[in-house]
Amino acid sequence: MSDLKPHAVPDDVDPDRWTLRLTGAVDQSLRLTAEDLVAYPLETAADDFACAEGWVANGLSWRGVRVGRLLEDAEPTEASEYGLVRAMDGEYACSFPLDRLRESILALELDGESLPLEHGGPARLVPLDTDRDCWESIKWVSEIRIGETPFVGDDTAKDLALSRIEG
Ligand SMILES: Nc1nc2c(c(=O)[nH]1)N[C@H]1C(S)=C(S)[C@@H](COP(=O)(O)O)O[C@H]1N2
Ligand SMILES: [Mo]
Repeated sequence: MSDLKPHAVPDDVDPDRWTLRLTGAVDQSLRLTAEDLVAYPLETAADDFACAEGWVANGLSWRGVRVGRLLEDAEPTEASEYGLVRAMDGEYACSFPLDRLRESILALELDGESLPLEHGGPARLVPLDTDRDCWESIKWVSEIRIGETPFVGDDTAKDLALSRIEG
């Protein structure tokens, strides 16, 4: 399997009640099941994943749906510029410029197998640009909320991730 670090799965992560919601400033709010997601065109992306704590997982292969493809169906409003990606582990969430989010992959598989729960299954956001940070690779994604203005107070991921390193 991969060199991703095995982290404990928080108690509030429950794959049995998992769905993905696309909400907020969209014309079509969506609630998708894992079955709905695999019906979308899937792409494979090679990746070396580096965490700010100092470890690297080389040679990963993610497979999933381009977020932009999901947004084609959700139809963000003309003025939308941001997306807040929320997860099943409580307040963990990260805000993205919408264009960056569109280019990210919502991974359903890792190295040819269903994405294991401990690495973020059923679905993990994988930004692929060179500026990404480890805390932006959101495990257990449960909601993508689109907004016309920045999600200031909700953008917790960086602080939560960095507090773990310092603490
Ligand atoms: N929902 C959620 N996603 C998350 C985190 C988290 O705590 N919650 N931690 C992030 C950080 S800092 C890292 S390095 C990776 C770790 O991925 P891994 O557990 O698969 O090694 O997940 C990222 N995604
Ligand atoms: Mo990290």
